[in-house]
Amino acid sequence: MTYAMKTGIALALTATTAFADSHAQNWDMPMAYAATNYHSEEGVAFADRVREYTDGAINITVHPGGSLFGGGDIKRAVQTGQVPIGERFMSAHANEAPLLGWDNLPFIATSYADNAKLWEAARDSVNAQLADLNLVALYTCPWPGQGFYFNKEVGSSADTQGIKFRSYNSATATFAEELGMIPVQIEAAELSQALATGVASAFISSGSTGYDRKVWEHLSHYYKVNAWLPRNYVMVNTQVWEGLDDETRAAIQRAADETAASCAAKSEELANFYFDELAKNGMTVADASPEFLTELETIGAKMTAEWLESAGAPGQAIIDAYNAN
Ligand code: PCA
Repeated sequence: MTYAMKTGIALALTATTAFADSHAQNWDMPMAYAATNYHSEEGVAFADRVREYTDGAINITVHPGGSLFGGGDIKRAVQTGQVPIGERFMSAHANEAPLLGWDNLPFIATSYADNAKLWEAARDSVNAQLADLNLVALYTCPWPGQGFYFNKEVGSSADTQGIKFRSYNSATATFAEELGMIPVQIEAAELSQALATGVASAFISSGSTGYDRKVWEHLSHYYKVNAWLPRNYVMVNTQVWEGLDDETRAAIQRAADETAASCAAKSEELANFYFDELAKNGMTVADASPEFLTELETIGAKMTAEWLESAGAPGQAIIDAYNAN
């Protein structure tokens, strides 16, 4: 029997037996990023809290690094009930639901405090969007600010023409194209291999992913552009969520709220550590040149305008609510 069949049956049982009968439910939780990354470690802390607050009724096993489902397959696995819960990079879903690109708007919210404010402004419409996808978000957690990795010094777009660029969603592919680069979408879990084989030789990300993937083995420069702080989210299948009693849902939500706070704090705490590690391992870690930054800001404004067009009125409402606070 395949894994999907087994979990399908498990979920069917879940639906008919409800939580009150005291049978513990075992939930597999695929996560996309490295086991040692703080997102995954916080996922394990979340699982521990859930176990504690539900008195063992919900027993979550974390599968990090795309080991159970690859990053690109996790949302579908949760939507279709192959697994009850999972974690993924939210804006990777913006191609399907543009609103979910709310956290990829260049130079709009570039501090942790502003990113939290933007999430507050976006939360209700993001949750409504996720409900349409048969998903309930339990918590989100920011990555540190996004900057560019290259294998040479880059002072402007004159230096980026024709470079193969690893993108992680459609917005970063657009960014790359505007800089004359050739985007190819690759999961973080496959990044080292892509750099080693020359499938890509540049990408945008935080210091965190460069550190996890030891990219100093292949690349030489990191420019701390701090373009945006994108988020991962832990999502649960709507039927699974609705199949729980109120008390269990409240216990899980308490665990999720606590994890949201601890994960954001961890991200902020580690941001400079990652830069130090990149530098210690021989990379040049620098600010982008004023010329490059001006180009990036121009592209960024265009990307925000395009996002507002595709996300429509709810997108504009997020920006308006953010600016009003
Ligand atoms: N790391 C993830 C997403 C954002 C980040 O900082 C990645 O590169 O896939």
